[in-house]
Amino acid sequence: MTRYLNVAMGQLGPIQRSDSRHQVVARLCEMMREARSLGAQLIVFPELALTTFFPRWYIEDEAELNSFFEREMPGPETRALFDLARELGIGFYLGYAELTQEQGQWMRYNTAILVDQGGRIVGKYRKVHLPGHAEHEPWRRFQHLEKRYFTPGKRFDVHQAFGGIVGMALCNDRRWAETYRVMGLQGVELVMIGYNTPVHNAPAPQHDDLSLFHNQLSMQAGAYQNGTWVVGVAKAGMEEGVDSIGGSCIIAPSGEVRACCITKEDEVVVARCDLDFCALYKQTTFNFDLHRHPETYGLIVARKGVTLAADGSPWRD
Ligand code: CDT
Repeated sequence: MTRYLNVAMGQLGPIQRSDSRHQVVARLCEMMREARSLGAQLIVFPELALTTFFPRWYIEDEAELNSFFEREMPGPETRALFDLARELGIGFYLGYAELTQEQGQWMRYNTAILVDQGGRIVGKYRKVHLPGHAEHEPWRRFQHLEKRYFTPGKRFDVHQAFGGIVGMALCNDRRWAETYRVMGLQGVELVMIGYNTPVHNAPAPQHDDLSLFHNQLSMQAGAYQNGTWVVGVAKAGMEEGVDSIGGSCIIAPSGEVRACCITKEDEVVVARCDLDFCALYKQTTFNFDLHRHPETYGLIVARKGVTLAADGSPWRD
């Protein structure tokens, strides 16, 4: 029997700083209901989907910064999402800022969870590739302080859920081939990626006009080269004076765009994803067992950055 999974994108329009958790959760619940009425079994929400994208601000006050974080999941304001998921029989992926204690120390992560159709958390992912900068850089029109506010995650796990093998990533992760390949090597069939991508990239404004292109290019390459479905979902539009791209889309293992959002507002779009379609790529062009040469790829884990000799020529170990 073919393994079909009906997946919804729950794209969010902007969330302003004054919007309460209660208001945001109500929007998410409304999209969950719409997704279920359209036959979805799973809805993917964006990165940091409960608040405005606060890394755009340099925040010195700890209490103020912590107000953007969740100390428990579900918590008092987010429990409604879990209850509704259980009532409707729909799973969800949700990005949020996580504040947690490890060995008596407070830690902050940019996190996503996967919740099954019974309202149970079946997977947690902490963002590995944190973009931006760690110090206040007033020359920028707005900050991108993910390196200051979050600790990087350590793993790209996959989970057996929703009838297949599924994985999670967050925003900047989607630009890195390693993200998909590490999950591809675990047999991933569906990768969910929430994102917040400002149109303007301060260190490279030449990229601004290409931001939607780069979004799709990265996810299409990841899908095709690993024979997996990829679901990328934006928080889009003008948030606190900063415009972010939309362009949420579901990409097939062929690399083709199967469905996409067309607004920069709250929008639900559903696509039927045939998980067995992955095999057409995983067993042919991208049959890793047959065609990969890991003995030649050592540098990928041995080196972090480009290494050159003093005269600029390639460095040979
Ligand atoms: N949220 C996130 O990771 N955004 C980055 C913005 C560009 S880097 C400053 C992204 O890769 O889309």
